[in-house]
Amino acid sequence: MKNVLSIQSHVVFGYAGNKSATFPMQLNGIDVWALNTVQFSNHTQYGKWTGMVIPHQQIPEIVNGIEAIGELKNCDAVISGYIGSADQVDEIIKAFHQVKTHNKNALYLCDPVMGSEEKGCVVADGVREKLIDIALPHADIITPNLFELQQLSGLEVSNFEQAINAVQHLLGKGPKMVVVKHLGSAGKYQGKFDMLLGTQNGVWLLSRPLYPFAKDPVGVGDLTAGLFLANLLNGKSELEAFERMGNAVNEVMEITHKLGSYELQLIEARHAIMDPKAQFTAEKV
Ligand code: PXL
Repeated sequence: MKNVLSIQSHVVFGYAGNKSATFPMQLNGIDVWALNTVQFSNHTQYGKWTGMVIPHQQIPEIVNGIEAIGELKNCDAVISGYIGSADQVDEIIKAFHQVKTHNKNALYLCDPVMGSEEKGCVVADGVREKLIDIALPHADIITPNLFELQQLSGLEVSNFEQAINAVQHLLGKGPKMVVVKHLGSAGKYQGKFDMLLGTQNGVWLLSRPLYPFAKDPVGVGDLTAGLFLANLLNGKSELEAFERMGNAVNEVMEITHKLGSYELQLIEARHAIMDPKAQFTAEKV
């Protein structure tokens, strides 16, 4: 059994952060140690929510507790996503290094959640800067969308060629793998949902249908990052993990759209998450 320490948001209603990533990773056979950065009533794209950002001291407190029972050596990866405060970023990096003292092979997947082209930066003050300065150099895998790719690389990305260039730029900053979870307007195929995988071995594009949602569901990136990591931990190659994740997320979106829901329908899509159809394959670019 592989174990992932997942440091993300918790929403009581609906699906984002750990609520979006935990169950799909579990369905893929991964034991998830969910450590919550916030506890909110619902995700923030509703425009209003209740709840709190968890004090940053909770992160070392919880990790020390797991260390004290001798279990930190069994942590195979740390994943971080939506972060509630800039201080939490420092604590996440410290937690990863603490894990590494017990398991030197542990991976860090940083999903650098900041916002999007349409929404701009939606995270708390200072989180964006800390993700760029501290998290990026320590991450083994980073999963930006188009907005985050530009923020992390410091490069303008307004077309497909510039996106590939920015991915290669990030591969020179520490991460061994870059997954662009949504290329948006810099995609190769208009009217499709395009994603990139970048590794030392090259760059691949996976293009899947873009469903015409009235309002795009939140938590898709969290699902994407979680499933990519779960597949890697299950021994899939980088390319296999990318394709299997892309196919699973596509079926989740298809089912969510068919049901007319604004919230991801992870429970309805459970069989597809466990065993996605191999519909789309990646092309080398
Ligand atoms: O999917 C990103 C995300 C995660 N968690 C919370 C959010 C969002 C996006 O808005 O509000 C709480």
